[in-house]
Amino acid sequence: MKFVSIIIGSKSDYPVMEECVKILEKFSVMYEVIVSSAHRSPDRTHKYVAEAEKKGAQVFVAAAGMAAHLAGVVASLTTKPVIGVPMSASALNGMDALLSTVQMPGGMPVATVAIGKAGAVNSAYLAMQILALEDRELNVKLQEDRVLKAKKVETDSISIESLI
Ligand code: RP5
Repeated sequence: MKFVSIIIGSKSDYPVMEECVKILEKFSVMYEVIVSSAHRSPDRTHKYVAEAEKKGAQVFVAAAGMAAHLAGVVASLTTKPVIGVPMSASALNGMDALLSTVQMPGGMPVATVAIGKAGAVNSAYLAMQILALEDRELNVKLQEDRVLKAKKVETDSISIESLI
């Protein structure tokens, strides 16, 4: 079973990461979500990544805030693609998590997306684009989605233009 594995550093990250889940569900992509922390539960994180890979995880999404090492730790445990989502969880508004997630040393990539909701949404799209490399049906759905997005820009423009 091929699926997207979503690991969140804390239950408090879920309201934002639910945006990722909603999109995967909309496209009928299999996923699982667990809470596991690089700092608070390192053993659980290590065990889970190994098990998830055996079960068929094709891509990992790791979301964490503050000194966010989760995505980097996951990247150290697998050669599957890892997408890091920096959470805004402190007085630094996610800049701490962004830098912690994006600044990986050479040879250990984490594909880091935007802080917060846009990042959660893009983590789902990027995960699906990776799966779509070997899934023609999903690729077609992603292309159709782009067409709808472009059409929405046009209809939004018409509605604004009509106000002026
Ligand atoms: C990180 O610390 C989590 O990913 C979360 O974004 C942040 C705060 O966690 P809680 O104190 O809310 O559990 O590890």
